[in-house]
Amino acid sequence: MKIAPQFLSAILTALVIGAVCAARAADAPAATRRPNILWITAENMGPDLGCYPDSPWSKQVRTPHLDRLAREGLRFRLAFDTSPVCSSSRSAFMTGMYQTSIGAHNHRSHRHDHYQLPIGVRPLPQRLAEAGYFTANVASMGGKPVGTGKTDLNFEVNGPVLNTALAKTLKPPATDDGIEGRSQNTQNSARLYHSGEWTDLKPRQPFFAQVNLPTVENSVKDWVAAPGNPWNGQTHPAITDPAQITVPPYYPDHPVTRKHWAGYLDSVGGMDTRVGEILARLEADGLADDTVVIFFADNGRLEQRGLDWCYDSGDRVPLIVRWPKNFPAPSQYKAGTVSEQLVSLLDLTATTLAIAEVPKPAGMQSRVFLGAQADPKRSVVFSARDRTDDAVNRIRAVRGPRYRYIRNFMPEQSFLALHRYKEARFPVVPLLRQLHAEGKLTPAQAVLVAPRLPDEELYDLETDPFEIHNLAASANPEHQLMRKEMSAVLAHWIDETNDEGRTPEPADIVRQWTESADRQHGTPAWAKKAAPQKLP
Ligand SMILES: [Ca+2]
Repeated sequence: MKIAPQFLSAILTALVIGAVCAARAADAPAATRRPNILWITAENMGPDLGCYPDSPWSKQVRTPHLDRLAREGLRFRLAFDTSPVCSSSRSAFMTGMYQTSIGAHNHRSHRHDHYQLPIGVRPLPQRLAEAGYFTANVASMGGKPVGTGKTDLNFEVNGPVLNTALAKTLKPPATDDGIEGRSQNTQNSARLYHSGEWTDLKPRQPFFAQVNLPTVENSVKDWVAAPGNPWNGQTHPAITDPAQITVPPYYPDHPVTRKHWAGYLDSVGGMDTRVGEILARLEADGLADDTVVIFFADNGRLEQRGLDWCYDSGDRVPLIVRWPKNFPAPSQYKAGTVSEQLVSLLDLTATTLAIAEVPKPAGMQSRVFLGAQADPKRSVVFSARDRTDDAVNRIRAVRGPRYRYIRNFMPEQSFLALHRYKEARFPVVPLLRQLHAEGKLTPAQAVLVAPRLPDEELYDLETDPFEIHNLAASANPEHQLMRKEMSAVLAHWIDETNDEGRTPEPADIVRQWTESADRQHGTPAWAKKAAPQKLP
């Protein structure tokens, strides 16, 4: 790993400060009482909740529990991930460092090579554990499955085992279970969390608990049908009428699209039911008045142009914070209001540390957005996409309050370049190919089947919320000024944060992911025809 000298100095300072803080926590427990912190993390969804009126689907989805949480809490309208895919996004908000700065930018990389974080960079639960917090990745609530227990981090967690029972289930450290390294999730969990059981929380306050919800994920429907599955019987009802939903203009208005989208909205509704159960239990256990609740999604919407793509559809997420009655609220917090502040999920890390009264380590890129230690507000947020499964790409984006600028570093990797998971799981993909062949796509839809991505994209979210009018070549001087400024800001960010995506991943690793995707999802006929000799 190459690290710029000034960056190395910052992370070494962070290491020293981290060690000092750890020593202090061990020697002298905090004099003041500190709140519990509960992260409820949804999967793969945009801010498509009843309480987000600017979502085109806010009236087509049923989310009474999160709508209530928003009424009782502070809702952030402009919250964004740092990557539109699970593991890269999670690697960032679990460390407070951009995934591109710590070598965690390629999706599900480093599952079997014992890759370690740069010196001084450490996962959030470890820092909280050292500060005296009980940490949990809640998978069950009195025996009932409630969370996935997912960590999905693109690095190996180093440090003492916190959950010895879980550690006993581990394979020997030398076991290599291939690029997908499924045992690493368990191994990391044992070093990050004391427990996975909700009922352990009450006697072990203050706690930092995460509940990683299984929805929204289209594979959930397959899971629940599987015999012996812990989620069996916890399906969400199909209540959305496909005829009544809004179809994004970049997709064909077709029964296939409508059915898939209705399924997504049903998943959001099912997720909301589960959130309701968690919040009711928090209340029933007498913990609600002592617990800061933070609800968010790990990355944007589960749709072909959402997940993996640096548009609002892939990057914009819901974020709601509810402050507990027994602790004085931060000055930025007013219950039942909406914040227009630009927030990156990256900022959850330092903000959570601040809530726990742990100072932000020097060099951490995360910014505190609540409390007396709040950092300056962001004027823009950044997101990055690199290899996802077998689909190699490199996209970088910067989003301000109004405009989004995108730079496609591999424009030849077109929107419908082979990505086996998407081909198999997103029925709109084969539909786009079919309707394109039949000459039935509108101009906005035809963009998705173009053989090449634009080098640059610029969208005005105020006038174009679906981001279908690329203004990068607009004759309007204001647009050109915006393009130049945002392009420069992005170039500076790439340099300043030492974007490791500038170095391609080894071809051998990509080949292994290609083979793995072929085994899991198969290769579509068109791709086999295009490259009959070898897997593309
Ligand atoms: Ca996800």
